[in-house]
Parts: sequence; structure tokens; C-alpha cells
Amino acid sequence: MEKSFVMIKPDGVQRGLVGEIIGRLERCGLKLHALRLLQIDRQLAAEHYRQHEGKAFYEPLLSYITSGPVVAMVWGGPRAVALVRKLTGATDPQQAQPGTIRGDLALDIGKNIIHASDSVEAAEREISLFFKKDEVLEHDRAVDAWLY
Ligand code: IDP
Ligand code: MG
Repeated sequence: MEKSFVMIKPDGVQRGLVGEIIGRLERCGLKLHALRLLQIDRQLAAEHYRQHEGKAFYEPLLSYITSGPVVAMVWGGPRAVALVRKLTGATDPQQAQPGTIRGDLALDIGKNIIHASDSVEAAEREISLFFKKDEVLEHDRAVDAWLY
């Protein structure tokens, strides 16, 4: 089983899409391991997006991601990292397929409502940035046997 770090960005929270996005991940069968509403400070934003430092969109991205509360989550399941990326859709909502979160719920690359880890290594790094070890819960669900 893999775990992915998922974050509903400030626009997703402001637009009242928290339930819709969580509902899509839940309905897929993914398991919720951790969840927290928080406002990201610049230091955490810079650490989270350090791979993008120096790019043209870096400063606007840090402003965007620190502009209001976000919902940070850990979701798990078989090959969860790639699966969540598929459900999320392309970075640019204009390119994202219908049926994906960004394709259905967003319009612009600068306001694309969700973050999802792009690799297992990135997921581990991002989860540890946002959650302490004991905040990521391991638990069995009765439905697990019907899912995998
Ligand atoms: P991802 O979120 O699909 O993994 P990344 O390339 O890792 O996409 O970029 C991180 C975030 O930076 C994007 O989700 C988006 O919010 C923002 N971003 C990426 N490229 C652009 C751009 O060209 N213009 C504005 N924002 C961008
Ligand atoms: Mg990325």
C-alpha cells in the first residue's frame, strides 16, 4: 500500500469544494490516514515547493498557497500516488480531462484547487512536512476486503 499527500488549496476551500474533493477520493475506495485544516506560512510553502524555486511562477505560487487555509491530507491505497494524480488531472485545468478534479472543477493553472504528490519519495517528504508520525493513523476498515 502507498500513501499520497493531498492538499486542497486555498481556492478549493474558499469555493466550498472540500466535501466534493474528499467525496471523490473516498468514493474511489482510498483510505483517509490524516487530515488537517491549516494556514501555510511562507517557510513551509517554500519547503513544500522547493523544486520550483527560481521558476517564473514560484513567487505567485507561494502567495497563492499562503493566501488562506488549506486542507492537508494523507490518502492511501494500492498504487495510491499514481491513482490520486490520475483523479487530480493535468496541472493546467484547461488540459485536464473531464472527470478529473481539475478538469471538472477548475479553469486556470494559477488556481488549480488541489495538490497531489508526484512520486512515492515526494509523498514521504511531503507527509513528513505536514504531519507528525503519530498523526498519520493506520486503521482497518470492514470494507477493505471488498476493495482489495
Ligand atoms: P502539479 O501540481 O500538477 O504537480 P507542478 O508542475 O508541480 O504541478 O506545479 C506546482 C504548482 O505550481 C501547480 O499545481 C500550480 O499551482 C503552479 N503552477 C505550475 N505551473 C504554473 C504556471 O505555468 N503558471 C502558474 N502556476 C503554475
Ligand atoms: Mg508537483
